[in-house]
Amino acid sequence: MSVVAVENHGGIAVVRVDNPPVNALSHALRSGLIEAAEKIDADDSIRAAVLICAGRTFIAGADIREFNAAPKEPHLPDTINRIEASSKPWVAAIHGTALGGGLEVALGCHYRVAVSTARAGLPEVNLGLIPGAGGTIRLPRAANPEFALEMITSGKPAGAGAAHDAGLIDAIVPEGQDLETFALSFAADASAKPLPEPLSTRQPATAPTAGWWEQAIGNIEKKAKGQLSPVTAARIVRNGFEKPFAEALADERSAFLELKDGDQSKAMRHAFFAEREMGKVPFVEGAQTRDIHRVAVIGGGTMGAGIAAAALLNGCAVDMIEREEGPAEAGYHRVMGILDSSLKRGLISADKREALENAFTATAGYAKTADADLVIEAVFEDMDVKKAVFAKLDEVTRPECILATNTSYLDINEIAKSVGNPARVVGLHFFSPAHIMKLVEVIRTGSVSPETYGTAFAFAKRLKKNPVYSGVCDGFIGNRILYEYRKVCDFMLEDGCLPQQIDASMRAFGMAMGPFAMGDMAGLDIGWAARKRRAATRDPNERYSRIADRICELGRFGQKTGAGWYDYSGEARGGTPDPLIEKIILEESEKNGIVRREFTSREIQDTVVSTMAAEGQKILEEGIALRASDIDMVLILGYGFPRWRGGPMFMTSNAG
Ligand code: T1G
Repeated sequence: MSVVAVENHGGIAVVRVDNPPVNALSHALRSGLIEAAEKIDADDSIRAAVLICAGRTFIAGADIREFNAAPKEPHLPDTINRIEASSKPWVAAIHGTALGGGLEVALGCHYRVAVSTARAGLPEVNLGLIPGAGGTIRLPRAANPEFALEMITSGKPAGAGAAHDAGLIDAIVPEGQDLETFALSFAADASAKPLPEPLSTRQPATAPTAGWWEQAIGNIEKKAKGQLSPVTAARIVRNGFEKPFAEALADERSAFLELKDGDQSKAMRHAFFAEREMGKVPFVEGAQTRDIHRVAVIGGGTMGAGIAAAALLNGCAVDMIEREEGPAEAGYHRVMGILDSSLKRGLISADKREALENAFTATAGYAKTADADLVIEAVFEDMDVKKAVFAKLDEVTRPECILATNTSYLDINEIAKSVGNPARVVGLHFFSPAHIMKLVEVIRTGSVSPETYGTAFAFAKRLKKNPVYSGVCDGFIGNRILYEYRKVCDFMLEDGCLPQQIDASMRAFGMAMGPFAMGDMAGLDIGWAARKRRAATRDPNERYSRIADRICELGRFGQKTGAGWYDYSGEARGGTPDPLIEKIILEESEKNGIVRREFTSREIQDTVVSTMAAEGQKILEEGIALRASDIDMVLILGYGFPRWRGGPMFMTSNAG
């Protein structure tokens, strides 16, 4: 089946692309477009051409699956240059998302029209790449340099309206009009005019001053935190201003190919497909999922409020439940605070905020759970408290209502024993702040039904989260690996490191924060409780570091107590190293007869990654996680592991 067809509509050619699912620029599509251009130029009855796509979207980019193989001719720049060299005007008719190579093809056309809901972007940096088919040169000649540089180096697409205002889109299809009909009419008008000068030969409207580039590239380098592609993209965009098109195109292509074959892009392409794989759960295939209209959230604390806000912002009615009026009111204000900040940031309108407030209640007592389709419990992390809540829910909710717990480590099989029908109990482990963090671990108990599990999983997707399958164990996937990560770092303290050295090393690795600074921010009492919980079953022969316990025994729980691993009494936001901590560390090393030694930053990083991967391997072998790539995505989405490294399982399986 040809992926490109050319039809003649009264002298205007319609070049129709049909390459599901997203019209990616496969080898067949690149060749087909060149053949179409040849055919149109050779046919005197054709005055202009419309390039349009079947299915959900305009061309969404190069076919990422082809990147691991050697590129095959015709290469995309050749296809685009051939369209641009056409003797008749081509009009790109855009719906869905014109992304990457798709937008580059549209830039090779003489005009671009789009429906108002379309988006356009060059997201290559999110794959560790840069646009590799003229996008870094043509875009700044269609739109202004600031808009072009931001689009290319951030990878963020723009809506059709913003793209039109920036000069990237020539016309927006009026509401109610058909894209193809509008594009045919636009092309007919264009055919009566002289061909516009191709973007590749135009000079940019405004060439920024040298100082502008230095500042812009400097800002991008700071934000990139070790990722190469945004910085390379910025340099190549600048290069496109200073060199003739052919030379600039060659430079762009060689920079693209170098990145494509580099470790960072391989890691980010792994993450791209891993992120899509994690949403597939064989356990629920074929299960009948139910719609969730009304959600009850038990607990109005930070987590409960974040979960309630996320559900409200995604179309659910929400009833927050607390034990008494005071905490209920506090929870209500927490949720309204989140909605107010969404309003302030322009994410919702004032009318929307009002509608959400009308869909939200916060009360004392369980009465409001009687109408819930789903209840999410987010109360204190104590088994007895949770079992009492679920016993009550079992009494007052409808039999078909799903009962979910947000526990971050407790045994949900144990919680489910409080409910007559445990098939309706599932885990929905959100990450704080729950209305922002994308990751949700959806925990499968031994008794949950596929319908319950599938409905909970689909609900998380509806909240625009990245749900991941996990079985029941202490800490599920993320916190279990985090526990081992923290433990091995404590051992490195005893063996010769200091907290600030390990934190600096893991920041240099690309983590958002080092483990000790992160512990001080989250609260050291959480880890302390986890160690005490595991004490009864800990192997007495297993190495154990007393450093963290000694710090907690001093009442130092981190930022919230003014001191933890670091001292927060001074001005420094991140705290300052505390000689008392070094003293405790040296005492523990001595007590354990350890001769302290030097560690390189690389050794610290390798130790952390191999520890994470080893625990991940156990999690995989125990069937807690479905895939190694799911484990990578948990760490990337939930714990700040740098996406451009691909995750500990990817790094270990690809270690040279
Ligand atoms: N190549 C191959 N497969 C792709 C693909 C692509 N570019 N985009 C999506 N898929 C698959 C995806 O794996 C999934 O497969 C299915 O399509 C639906 O995707 C030369 C070098 C377009 C916004 O980065 O952002 O052009 O799981 O679940 O939520 O300069 O897909 O069903 O088997 O994401 O509706 C640049 C990447 C490439 C766009 C649609 N383009 N794609 O989202 O569906 S590099 C991109 C997306 C490039 C040039 C450079 C999204 C989407 P399966 P989906 P969606």
